[in-house]
Amino acid sequence: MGAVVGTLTMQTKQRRPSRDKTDDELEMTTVCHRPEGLEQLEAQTNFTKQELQILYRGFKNECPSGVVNEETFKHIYAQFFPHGDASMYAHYLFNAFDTTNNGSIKFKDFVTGLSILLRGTLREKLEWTFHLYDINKDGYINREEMTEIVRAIYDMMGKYTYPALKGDVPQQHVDAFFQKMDKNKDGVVTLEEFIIACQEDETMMRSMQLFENVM
Ligand SMILES: [Ca+2]
Ligand SMILES: [Ca+2]
Repeated sequence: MGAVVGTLTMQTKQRRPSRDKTDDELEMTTVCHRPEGLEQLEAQTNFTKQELQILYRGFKNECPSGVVNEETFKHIYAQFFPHGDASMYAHYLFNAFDTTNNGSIKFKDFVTGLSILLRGTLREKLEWTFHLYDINKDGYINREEMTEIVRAIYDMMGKYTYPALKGDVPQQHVDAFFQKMDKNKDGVVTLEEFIIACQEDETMMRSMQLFENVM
């Protein structure tokens, strides 16, 4: 997601370097969903007011309506992974950001997620990631959900990153992850099992593409 922030920031700088006030005012009146007060967001996230303003301008450039839908999200993600197919991963990621589950991400949802991913505690990051993996949101990660996410990551990274990929490699990864994570061998991974396993094994976190690499 650092990449997304980078792009947002870059585009803020590149586009419309000298917008006049009238333009801004006009734009504000056409916004469907205004952001929460920046002071409130500053209190709720780990960003400063100035950072939030930069992020908001970038967000508005990319999504003038003030909300991101899944299609836009996939489009943005595809630009970062030109050698693979990022659409499935972007789909799951979108659902994790879309905390109200209504098919759109408001600025508040976006910066709240970003704040956790970039500046949250390790536990907060792991909780967020658990939520991403828990596709049906029942509080457990089952083997099918883990298979789906790992496959989506492989698809996204594409042949450029894994030139020797064989079709059954994701399942081997999934089985290895799952055995390590499902401590009590009951067939599902709970949040606590997930957090313990990730903290035990940094390699696992890296190979699952958590955080910096994919986000
Ligand atoms: Ca689940
Ligand atoms: Ca278990």
